[in-house]
Amino acid sequence: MITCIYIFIITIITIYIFMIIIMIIYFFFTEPLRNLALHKPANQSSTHSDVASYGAFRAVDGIRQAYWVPPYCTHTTDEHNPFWYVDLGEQHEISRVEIVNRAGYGERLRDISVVVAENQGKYDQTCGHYKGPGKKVPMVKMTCPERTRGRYVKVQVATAHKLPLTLCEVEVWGY
Ligand SMILES: [Ca+2]
Repeated sequence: MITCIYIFIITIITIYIFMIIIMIIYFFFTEPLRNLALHKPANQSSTHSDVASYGAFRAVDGIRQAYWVPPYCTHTTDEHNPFWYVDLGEQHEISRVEIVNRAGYGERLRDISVVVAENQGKYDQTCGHYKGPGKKVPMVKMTCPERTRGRYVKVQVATAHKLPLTLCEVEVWGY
């Protein structure tokens, strides 16, 4: 009986030590995902009116508010194939991209691609597509293929419709 209790205690201690080792490995040897786009320089193909209200930075201001007033979202003019992009500042591994769509006129978000480039202008990696329309979709999440790596992340509209591109927040999760 004493031997059984002894073995039980040793087993519990071993499991406990094993879990601690796993936690140490996780916290010190894996890089946590973070929103790489937050407050990074952003640009877009055009701006609806004043930059302070509708500029590209509104998609990386950290405010995920999807309602239009007060302005927390970007807004291009009505144009063919509008786009928006962010400069992450350096090369990163990119895991996923989350887009907060505008509440009201959400259907304007359609037929978009999220593409990634190591060098500006050379968007040769695709994170994902969203066909839309995003009428009742508050958020679009795209999981990028493994080994997606780059500095620039672009949201590109491919639809033939002449529409503005509005993005309330774009989060680029990676490390
Ligand atoms: Ca925002």
